[in-house]
Formats: sequence, C-alpha cells, structure tokens
Amino acid sequence: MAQATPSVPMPKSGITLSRFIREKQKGYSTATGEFTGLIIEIGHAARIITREVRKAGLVDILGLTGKINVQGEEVQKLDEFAHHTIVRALDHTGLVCVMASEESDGVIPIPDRHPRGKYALNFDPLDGSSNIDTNASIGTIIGIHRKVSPGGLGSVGTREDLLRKGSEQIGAVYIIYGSSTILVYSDGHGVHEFTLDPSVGEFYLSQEDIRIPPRGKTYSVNEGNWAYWSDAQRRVVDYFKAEDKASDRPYGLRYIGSLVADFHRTLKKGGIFMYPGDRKNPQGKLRLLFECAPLAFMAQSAGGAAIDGSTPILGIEPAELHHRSPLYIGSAGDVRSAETILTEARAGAHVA
Ligand code: P6P
Repeated sequence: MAQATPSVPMPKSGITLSRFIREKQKGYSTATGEFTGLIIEIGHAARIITREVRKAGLVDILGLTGKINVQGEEVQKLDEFAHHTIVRALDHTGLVCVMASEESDGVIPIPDRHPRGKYALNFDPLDGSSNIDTNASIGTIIGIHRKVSPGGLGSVGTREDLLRKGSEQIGAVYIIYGSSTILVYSDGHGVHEFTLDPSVGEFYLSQEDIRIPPRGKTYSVNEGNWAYWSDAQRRVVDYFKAEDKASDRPYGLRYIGSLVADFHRTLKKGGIFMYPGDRKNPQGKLRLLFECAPLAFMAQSAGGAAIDGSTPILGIEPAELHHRSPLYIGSAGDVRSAETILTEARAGAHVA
C-alpha cells in the first residue's frame, strides 16, 4: 500500500539551497547552471567561515594579524581567513574570471593552472569585523557581474569586469554569521533567504521572495557622528525622530554597527539604514563595490531603494575599486523621505 501523501505540506525547511536554485534557474531559458554552481560554491565557503567564526572565541584566531589593509584598518585574522576561503572556494571552479576584495589592493586573478569562467566578483569577506570580539553578527557581501572584457569565455578577467555600475550586476549574495548563519541571494528576480542547519551542514529555504515594506518603523544610523553631520543630514534624522501619528513617527532607533545585520533587519521589517558622508569622511565609510552596490541590488530586487543622498547607488560609476559612497537604503517610502529632505536642504543652502 503506497504511503498516502501527508496532508501536512512539506515544511519549507525541506528545500535545500541547491534544490531551490536549480528549480528556479530551470525557469530561465538561457540558464546554463553556472550561476547555480556559483551560488552553491559560495554556500560551501559560507559553511567553512561559519565553522571558524563559531570557534573564534575558543581558538587563538581573535586578535590582530599586525597587518594594515588598504583602508588603513588593522586586519583581524578572521578577515584574512574569510578572504582566502572565498578565493580558494571559487578560483578553481571554472566559473570565475577575476575577483576583487575589500582586503585586496588590486584585482585577484585566476591562476593560469585553473579554468576561467564568465563571472566577476566584488566582495567584502567579513564585514563588521570590528564586532568579532563582541560576538555581534558579522557577514560576507558579494556582488556578481558577467565578464565584459575582450577575449571571450575562458580568458583572463580584468578590472574592467569589476569597475562597473551596480545596475550591471546580475546577482548579489550576503551571509550573516549570527545566532544562526543566514544566506540571502538574489538574481534580480526576487530575494530568497536560507538558514544553515549545522547538524546537517545544509542551507534550507527559510523565506522565499522577501519584499521590503513600503515604509518601516525604524531608522538606523550612528548618531555618535552628529557633530560631524551636515545640517541636511541632521534634518533627516530629526524627521524620523519627530512625532507625527499620521506617518507613524517617531521611528525607533536600531543600530548594531554591522552593515549586514542592520541591512537584514531593514530588508525584513522595513525602515531606513543610513551611513552618510560627514566632515570627517565626505564620501562616508562604506565601499561602493563591496558593500553598497550588492545591497542596493538586493534592496531593489525586494522593492526597496538605495541612494547616496541624491543618486541611485546602482547608477554610480565607480572611480576606483575602493570607491567609498554615502548610503541611504531600505523602504522606498523612507528613502524617498530622506532624499526629499536632503534635496530641499541643498536647494535652501544654495539659495542662502
Ligand atoms: P561605525 C563595520 O566596521 C562597518 O564597516 C559596517 O559593517 C557598519 O555598518 C559600519 O562600519 C559601522 O561604522 O562608524 O558606525 O562604527
């Protein structure tokens, strides 16, 4: 007697990352399975980094390497480990032609001994690393481009494949190493979240097609920089703090100081995350290619928005690999409110 199909639907937890993305990609006539393979390899790297992050409190992997990265920041051992893990997981797959990382000065070529593929990756291997020692969530951010430099498939990738507008990305991934490890990816058609079951070593679908609410109830910014902000930026924060029942204000303030964690909350619950430019850093602190553009791609795919204060993040032409940009990202309505205040303040300043 065949087992009757259980009346209880298969729990979403039964859908693995590889099964989900294979079935999704089958729906695309031009899919070759290479994007699928790339995401699965990234998932493998995420599991290895998870293991080290979980051990970090136990093994002598905390503390500093004594090295300084291109940003002038001390490189933590876990940063370096995450960087090398991602490079090693991808460089031999024949899926990638070139990479660039927040931890590398220039481009990362694929060694001649390995085949080269059609994807070019910009990534921040371990964002929020200043939080490593406090056990706060940290994460990996990856932007995916298709090769455009001459030479055809299998040829060497160059910085031309990486130094591009965010609107040319064909995918983005971020991973959060928190109370659990979450992997979120988008190929431009929806944003999907997977949670790692460490007992099985598999990522299982936890939310399909995430949509950012048109407005939220929180704003997220480091108010400790108030003294360095422009009047326009102060007006934006005053707006979200002001009482106005009709627009559900004041908003609550949530700020973890780890971009992937602050963004993930904003993606799921709505609201706005801001890292503005200020007197100390006119272009802000965040990197366009390794942080802002991949998350802007994700936000747009989920119905949200991302600007630098006036221009869509996805429309910015990067000047160099480590280009920095101010970032306002989250619910379309809240980003629009911030943009209106900034624009009016600039016009007013202009008139004055
Ligand atoms: P601040 C972490 O160092 C980071 O790069 C992002 O993850 C985070 O959003 C931001 O910097 C926090 O910066 O100046 O508020 O500590």
